[in-house]
Amino acid sequence: MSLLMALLRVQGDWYIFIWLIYCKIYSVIIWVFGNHCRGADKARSVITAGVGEQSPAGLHRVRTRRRRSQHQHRTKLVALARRPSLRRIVMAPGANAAHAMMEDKEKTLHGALTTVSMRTRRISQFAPLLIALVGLPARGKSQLAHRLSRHLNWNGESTKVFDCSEYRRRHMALYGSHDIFRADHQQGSAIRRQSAREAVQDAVLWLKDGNSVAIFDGTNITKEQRRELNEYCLSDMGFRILFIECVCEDQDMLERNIIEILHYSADYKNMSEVEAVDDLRKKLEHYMRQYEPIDAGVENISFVRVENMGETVTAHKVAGQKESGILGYLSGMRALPQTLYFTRHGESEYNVLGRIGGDASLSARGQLYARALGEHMNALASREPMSVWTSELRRTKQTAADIRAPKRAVRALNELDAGICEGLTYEEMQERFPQEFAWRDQDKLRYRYPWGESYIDIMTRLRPVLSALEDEHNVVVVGHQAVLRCMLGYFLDAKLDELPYMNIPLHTIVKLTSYGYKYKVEMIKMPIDCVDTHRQQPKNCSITRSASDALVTVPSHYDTLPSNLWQNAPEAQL
Ligand SMILES: *[C@@H]1O[C@H](CO)[C@@H](O)[C@H](O)[C@H]1NC(C)=O
Ligand SMILES: *[C@@H]1O[C@H](CO)[C@@H](O)[C@H](O)[C@H]1NC(C)=O
Ligand SMILES: *[C@@H]1O[C@H](CO)[C@@H](O)[C@H](O)[C@H]1NC(C)=O
Ligand SMILES: CC(=O)N[C@H]1CO[C@H](CO)[C@@H](O)[C@@H]1O
Repeated sequence: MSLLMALLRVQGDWYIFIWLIYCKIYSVIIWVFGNHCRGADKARSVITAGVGEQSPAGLHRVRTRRRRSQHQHRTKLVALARRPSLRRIVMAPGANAAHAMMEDKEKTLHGALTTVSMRTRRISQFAPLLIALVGLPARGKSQLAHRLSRHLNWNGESTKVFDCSEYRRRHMALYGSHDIFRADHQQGSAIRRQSAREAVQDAVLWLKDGNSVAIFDGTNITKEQRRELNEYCLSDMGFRILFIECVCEDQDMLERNIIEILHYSADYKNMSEVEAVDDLRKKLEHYMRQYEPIDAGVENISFVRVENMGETVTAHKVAGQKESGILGYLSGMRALPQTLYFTRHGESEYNVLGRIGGDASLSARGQLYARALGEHMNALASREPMSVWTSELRRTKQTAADIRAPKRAVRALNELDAGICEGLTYEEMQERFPQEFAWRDQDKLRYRYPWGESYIDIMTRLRPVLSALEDEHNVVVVGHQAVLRCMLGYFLDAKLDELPYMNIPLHTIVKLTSYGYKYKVEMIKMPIDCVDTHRQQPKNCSITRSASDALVTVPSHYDTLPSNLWQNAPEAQL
């Protein structure tokens, strides 16, 4: 009593003491309820078994309240509360001590479960993922690996492909012949085993470095190899693992793949065509003798089987965010040779004036380009059906007007929104928003205009367009500078930081042709003059720089629209 009086006398801090008393009572209640709950319901402790050390006291509190709700619902809650972020919310103040106590109890309680299932169950949704490809040569494994890698990288999952055959080539300066792929070839199989091991080790290092996906591009054809790899990943490393088996029964597709291998594989660089074909055929035979397709009934692994490059996709025991995303991507995939055309709109009136953004019409020279583009494309379209994608802005629609093919205006192709700087010249930007201008030069990729967008924003909105475009053939994309930088960057595997400085001039058609898993670029320049809109990063990006330092790389432009633009009087240019 006297203690309480003493407390009350310290008037300023009385509420702190009441809070402390409240917390103590709270933790006692939780401790009691937690115990009661576990004793009462065995099924629940089974649910928590995998949670192990993560099971928070607050979780039990939630479950007690929901005791009479459906079992399914409860499982979902458990799964949710396992996430650390949620745990913090669910936990009551002062519950920490109770939590630690219960953790110890759970550990002893569930120690009886086998270690394997404990380990596998505990692997988090967010653990790194190893993807192992399975299948015979020429089934499109490498192509799938690299496309998937490009897709995942673009979606923010750092991904790398580890190609077994590259490791093998390092061990053998020269490719001798198919003999090394025989099962009974001692030296050959030793080398193959060694290179597979090295590739796996490098993939593991990559994942341990904090990257999120590694794609192991080997054949891994036997059950035993897969079981080993599965065990190693789950139990020893604590990674998630997904096998992707590539099957190809379509003879045309197979032939195309084989021709591509003969053309592009480093193994066959020096061989004559006849020799190479014969060698590859024998190599395939060796592999076929050893190949054991994945059998869902016998093998206990999660896998996706991709038949004929995405024609049929079956999944077995696939769970997790990354995995479902990959499954979605694979099931939408087509793998036909493709040609794509990209072009910026013709020179617009704003280009002439050096203004950014806006929705201006084409200049006179821009209209000439639209006509030239129409002629060029119509010649191609007469041979093969073609379609045209434009943005919703006037200048791309006008540019595409002369092409005789179905057209679609896609909002996601609209130019980067410059927010408060829409319609300004760089000079005006420097005058009105010198700080914004400098910040943009410091990190053009991530800089977002106030009320506008950044390159990263465009990359995000382009995702569905890019996925769609990967499955198209003979499409002309009439777009804008920033949008095309991102799109071409995607197909050409450009480094993200280089994207905003890629040079894509006006009045130029960029033709992409697929070969293997890469793309060949061709720039077709139309002989029609135009201004240059490419501004390089200036040396001085500090916010205290002078106006001349800021404007040193601004390309020249006109101050007013000249009336005789199509005559290209050079002296009119600044
Ligand atoms: C393959 O070509 C390289 C040069 O490109 C040459 O040095 C090498 O000897 C050739 N190998 C065979 C087996 O012809
Ligand atoms: C398959 O693996 C899971 C864990 O990944 C395990 O719980 C299950 O018992 C295994 N099944 C068989 C038939 O081995
Ligand atoms: C940029 O300009 C500012 C102000 O003129 C100057 O103090 C600074 O040293 C310059 N920085 C570089 C990297 O040239
Ligand atoms: C041919 C091949 O790539 N085999 C590998 C599959 O994975 C296992 C497990 O790591 C390797 O040991 C094999 O060499």
